[in-house]
Amino acid sequence: MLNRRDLLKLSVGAFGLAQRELAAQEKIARAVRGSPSPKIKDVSVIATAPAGLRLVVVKVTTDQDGLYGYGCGTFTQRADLVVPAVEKYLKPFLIGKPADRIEDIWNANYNSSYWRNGPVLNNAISGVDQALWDIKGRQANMPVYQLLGGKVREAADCYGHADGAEYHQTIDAAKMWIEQGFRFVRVQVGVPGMAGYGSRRGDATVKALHSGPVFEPAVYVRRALKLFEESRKALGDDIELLHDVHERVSPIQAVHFAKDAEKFNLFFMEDALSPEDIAYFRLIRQQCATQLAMGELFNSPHEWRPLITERLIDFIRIHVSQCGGLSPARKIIAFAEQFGVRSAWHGPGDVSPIGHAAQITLDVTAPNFGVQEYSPFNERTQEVFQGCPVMKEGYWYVNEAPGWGIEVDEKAAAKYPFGFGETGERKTLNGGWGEIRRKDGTIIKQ
Ligand code: GCO
Ligand code: MG
Repeated sequence: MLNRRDLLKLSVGAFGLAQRELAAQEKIARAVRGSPSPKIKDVSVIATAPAGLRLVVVKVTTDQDGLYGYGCGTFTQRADLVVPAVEKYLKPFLIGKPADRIEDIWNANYNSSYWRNGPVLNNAISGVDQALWDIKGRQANMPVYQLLGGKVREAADCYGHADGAEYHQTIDAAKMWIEQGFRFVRVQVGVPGMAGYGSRRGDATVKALHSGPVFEPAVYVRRALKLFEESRKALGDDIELLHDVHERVSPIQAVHFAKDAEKFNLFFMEDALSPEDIAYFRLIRQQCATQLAMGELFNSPHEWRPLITERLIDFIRIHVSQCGGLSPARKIIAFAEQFGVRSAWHGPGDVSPIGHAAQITLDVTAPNFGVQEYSPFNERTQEVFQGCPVMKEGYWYVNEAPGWGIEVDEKAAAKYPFGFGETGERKTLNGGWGEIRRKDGTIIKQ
């Protein structure tokens, strides 16, 4: 028979066991649940231009000490409009919300303006979205790529920009990238006296019915085809060549151009058409197999869905913050995988290092990766953004630290405010673009 002492010992033992059990369960619950759900305490904007391009970074601060995150919302031509979209509209809407409900917050932000899918609002939403992923990575003490299922490749294979006023200058620039170990190079050449895209105009002048910058598509197309010929001769067939038409030709010219460029086996021809003319991709597809990339100007699913489902492009090239951030971008690339379309996220200088970290994260986690556009970070940019992704021999590596692994030095950021490094028209237009016209004065898409 158990005497009272034994019973007491048993119950104390049982109580002890219960205590330990409870503590163990609480530990598991906490591990499963992660730390308590952080609430959004503040949403602020870091507006900086260390490389002379206006960058918008959103900082979301939580009610847990030291737990905050950064996100990119850079629309450089209208950066000053993204700032109040965040401060005046998203901040009051988000304060107090649970920061770990990323998908829910994305949809709440997206629907909160009723009218949606525009470049300004999508960038504002993206800044918050990427910041919430940063917070979740910091909370989980792991890089964001681990939250997306881990790496399917070690790093992102990138392309560098080679350009010049003349063919030999572009080819020399291409050789520089190849010497650094790059396997992909984008080649652009100037059109004498004209405002070509991604290249220098040289010192020739052209007669026009106006005194502003001039561009004539037919001249450009001939120069570009010659560039491809000269580049293949000088660089060989192994190097992957890319070219950005930047929607500078008429739709039917794009059909001709893609056909005539087929023999040069470009890795891709980008933005041969503007978003308004994407129906012409069907004609290009019927005429040739030049690989096509499109997307940096896209804001809405209505733009990219038909091109992907009808396999009218080979590479989707969205500007991640322009579609609303990491949350929509990872869905786009998963969707594209079903149709054999690969990624080539838009990665020029008007994406902040946070935005670059987000797209490299997509590059190393999505099976259907194509190539990544590379933009080097200058010293000032690295002063402001500590922990930038690292480039080695043409491969861009994500940071292995939690979240995006980047800390923003806000004091340094303030040293390079909007307007820093801007001159002439760019300064007058607050980072916006001026106009380019045909000889007869017709405005062109830039
Ligand atoms: C690219 C783009 C850029 C854009 C720029 C707009 O392919 O990198 O076309 O050069 O023109 O990002 O601000
Ligand atoms: Mg482009």
